[in-house]
Amino acid sequence: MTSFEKLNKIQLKNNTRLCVGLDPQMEKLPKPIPKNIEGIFEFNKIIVELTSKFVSAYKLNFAFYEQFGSRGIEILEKTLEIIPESTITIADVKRADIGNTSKAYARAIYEHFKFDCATVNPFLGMDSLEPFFDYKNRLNFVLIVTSNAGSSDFQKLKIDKKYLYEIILDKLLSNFSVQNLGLVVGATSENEFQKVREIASENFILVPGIGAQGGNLQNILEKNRNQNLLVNVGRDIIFASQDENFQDKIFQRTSYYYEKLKIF
Ligand code: OMP
Repeated sequence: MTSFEKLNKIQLKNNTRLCVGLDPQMEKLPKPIPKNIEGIFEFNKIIVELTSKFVSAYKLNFAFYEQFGSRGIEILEKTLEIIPESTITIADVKRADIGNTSKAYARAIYEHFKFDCATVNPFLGMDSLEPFFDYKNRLNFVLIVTSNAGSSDFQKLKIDKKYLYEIILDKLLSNFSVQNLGLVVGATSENEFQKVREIASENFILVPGIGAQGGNLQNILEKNRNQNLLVNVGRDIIFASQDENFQDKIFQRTSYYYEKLKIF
């Protein structure tokens, strides 16, 4: 089964487009959890146990693990082991390099860690992405319009009559299949989301920027019109509370997004 098919299947099974971002921060761990590396795993385990029936994917941003060196990577690997087999895992690495190096990056993500999907950065060009797309059964989410303010610096520059992100999108769509190509568009760029959605009608779009970054979920859903979508929520769910009752709060926040992101 390809990652695209697996994502469709789990979205229908769990009836949700929700993806939870497993981006733990030691200093923000709730009071009952020790603020150490073991605490991070304990925290991830609680989140997965509380949320797994209400999500279709988990996205693990490597930065939050790599900052602790090899012990952080160990926690990342242990976390992957407790994620249900049927749920999609996304390596948020935003990678790509010259072809030869990209091959090693792709091998790490897809063969060593065995993720279903990865986020990749198109800045180095098509040959830097190809090693990821050579894994025909995996789904690569390419950054198109990011959720940060700096997305205007380059991505929204106009070249002749098109924005740079549109030029990148056209090139990607004409080279890669719907099964292989996912797109990242931040919820903070609603108009761009609408444009991308119109052009790429069948591809999965991964939307970060909801919750802590202030994106408007309702507006994105209206513009999406039931097409393939995965909405990531990180801090607004996992750090819903730092108090003793944090599990209840995480569950409440997950339920809130679950209701909004139901497919039928
Ligand atoms: P929260 O802001 O806590 O919900 O987390 C957002 C997550 O999505 C982080 O892991 C970010 O690195 C990631 N992200 C963005 O916030 N904006 C983007 O444009 C792209 C990503 C991403 O590729 O996932």
